Amino acid sequence: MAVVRRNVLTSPDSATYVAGVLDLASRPTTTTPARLNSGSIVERVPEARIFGTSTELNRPLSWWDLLTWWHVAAMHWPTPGGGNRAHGGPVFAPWHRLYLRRLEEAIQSVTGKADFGLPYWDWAEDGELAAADQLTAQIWERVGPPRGQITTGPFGELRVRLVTNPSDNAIYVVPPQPIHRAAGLDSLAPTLPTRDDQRRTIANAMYDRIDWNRSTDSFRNKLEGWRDARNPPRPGVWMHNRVHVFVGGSMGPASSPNDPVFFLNHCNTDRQWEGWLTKHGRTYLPAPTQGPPGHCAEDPLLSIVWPSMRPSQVLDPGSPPLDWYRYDRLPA
Ligand SMILES: [Cu+2]
Repeated sequence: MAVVRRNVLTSPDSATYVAGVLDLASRPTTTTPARLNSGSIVERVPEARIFGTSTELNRPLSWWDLLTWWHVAAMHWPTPGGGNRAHGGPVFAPWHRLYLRRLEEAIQSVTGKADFGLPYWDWAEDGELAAADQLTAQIWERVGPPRGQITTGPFGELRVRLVTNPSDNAIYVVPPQPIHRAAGLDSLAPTLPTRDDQRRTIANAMYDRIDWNRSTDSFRNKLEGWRDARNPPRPGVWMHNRVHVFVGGSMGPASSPNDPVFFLNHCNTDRQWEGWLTKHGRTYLPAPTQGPPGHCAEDPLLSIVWPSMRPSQVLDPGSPPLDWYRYDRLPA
């Protein structure tokens, strides 16, 4: 039975989201960074290697840390054209759909709430507010303060161990530390995307196109946010990317899933894709072998311990055989 994903400001599942995240972050796996370093993914993707002291390398990771490393591994696996196994190409939408669904299932499992649906952050709504008001919007009551170390609010207890070091872009295992944010402080993204950005993005009927990269004029590239949805495109960061940069801090680098806001942002991005699929038809490009490896319709989505799927299999989440979820409201 498909669950319903609702706006985080009003969803009855928002409290379960907090409880689920905190549970996963305090629940140890049997996997250590040292074990991941000697596994097949790091053999194939050396940039996903985790650095740290031998004490830290040999302490088991939490489930929350392991989810973060899944994203790190996908992001550090380059594909031709400048993208990777989860970004910078058509696989962006289906890879994150699988990633979010595996988190949704994990939260259902640890909280015992089989009807839990991930909440989304309708950031285009907040993007209509004046810049100063975006920093006092209701979202911050749900996720904690927009700036500084997050030691208060619903996620004040959250501690993470896998962090990207900005100086060498590598991933390190560290003693447990809180996440941090710097909302609105990056001049690249002083404000959130707007409803107009969202409308223009979803209006683009072409899912993606050759060269399947960060410069194509396509729905996926505008949704991910490498290209402005206006014509001619203005330079800058837009839509999904802009939300990462706007929130800043832990939301910036490859370890960005450390911040629970990551999943609220991506749930909204998935909702926008679902709006597009409803409007333009449940199709995906590129066809097998017609695009970069890892991005084609029948290429397995990179996964670690969770079962993988192919892009062609995740195009209709609300109906059998998936029957995963639907959204209470789709953007037009
Ligand atoms: Cu993202």
